Amino acid sequence: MENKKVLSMIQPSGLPTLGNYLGALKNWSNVAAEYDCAFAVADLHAITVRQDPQKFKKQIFDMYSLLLALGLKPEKNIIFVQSQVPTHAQLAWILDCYTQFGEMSRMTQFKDKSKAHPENINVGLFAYPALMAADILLYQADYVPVGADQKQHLEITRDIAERFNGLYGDTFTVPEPLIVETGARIMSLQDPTKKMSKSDPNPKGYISIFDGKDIIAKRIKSAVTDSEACVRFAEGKDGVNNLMSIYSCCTGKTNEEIEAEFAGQGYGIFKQAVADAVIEELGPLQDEFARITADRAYVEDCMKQGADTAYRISSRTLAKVMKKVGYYQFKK
Ligand code: ATP
Ligand code: LTN
Repeated sequence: MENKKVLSMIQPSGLPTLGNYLGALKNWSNVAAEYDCAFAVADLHAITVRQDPQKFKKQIFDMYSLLLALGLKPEKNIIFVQSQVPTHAQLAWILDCYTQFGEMSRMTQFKDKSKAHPENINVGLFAYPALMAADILLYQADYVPVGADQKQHLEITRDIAERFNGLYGDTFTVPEPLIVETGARIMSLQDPTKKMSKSDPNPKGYISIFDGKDIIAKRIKSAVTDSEACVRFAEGKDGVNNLMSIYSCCTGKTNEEIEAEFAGQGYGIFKQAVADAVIEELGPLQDEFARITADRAYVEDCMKQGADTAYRISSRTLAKVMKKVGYYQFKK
């Protein structure tokens, strides 16, 4: 039997955070060991928010290089940049015409992002989930690893696929979410009731994957905690809970083990240990990233090869869809 297929993507919309890493990216290499995978940089999605052209180009290159630095193997997985594979925009347009205005209007990300950028509520932002559906359905993915924030987009993808299959007969695999283990939702260091986000205007709230040792230590030291001075996981202790989650994700220790380790000690010692664990976690990744980005030709080679393979595979699905809709195709 064929292996199950997995696809996931990440937007190159800024510096990836420790939250992106512990909540999503770190898990991708585990998934890659088990399934046939495609991973991509979702740069078409990223222009739903205005990007500075020079910075954007670098962010795309860096995000792609980061995927390689995670240990994802271009000879085993398909690793590509979305805008370099034209089938995505083509299928997205077709799927737009099989998606209702009403169902799209219920997407909470659209509502949140319209509020955050009232000056640029563009049609692309609204149609974003149909492009994401195209990304997934083109590769007939069985599973899509996503964070909880993307679950609604996956549900609409399933609805679109089932609708199309219902009208034209089996065309698309209906994908299932692969939700990342619990405990991986990392919160802002300054307001631990909000998720850590790369678009947080206060840089003290997040740690970027590329931050150096000193910055990491500084950010963790100034993280919000409470006045109890006791390291335990409990309701109302959001700041400490968050630091414990970070420590747990980096070391693999359980909350009970962490509580025992720091029993009778203050937050100073605990924070130092969390900072050391994060530095140890990110250090090798940063070294690998530096090594890979130094060889631009290698990165571009991987990009080209990834785009070719992605185009070849996705073209089969697109041709099938166009035939079913009734587009005029030449006999071979
Ligand atoms: P933005 O801040 O620009 O809205 P983001 O930081 O939320 O972006 P995305 O690019 O939308 O990041 O998300 C990439 C992946 O990282 C998604 O799978 C998402 O679920 C996951 N993710 C994002 N933030 C966190 C977080 N704080 N904790 C755990 N996972 C996260
Ligand atoms: N919307 C996602 C990125 C994304 C994606 C996808 C994820 C674009 N296309 C396909 C999974 C599958 C995000 O912002 N995290």
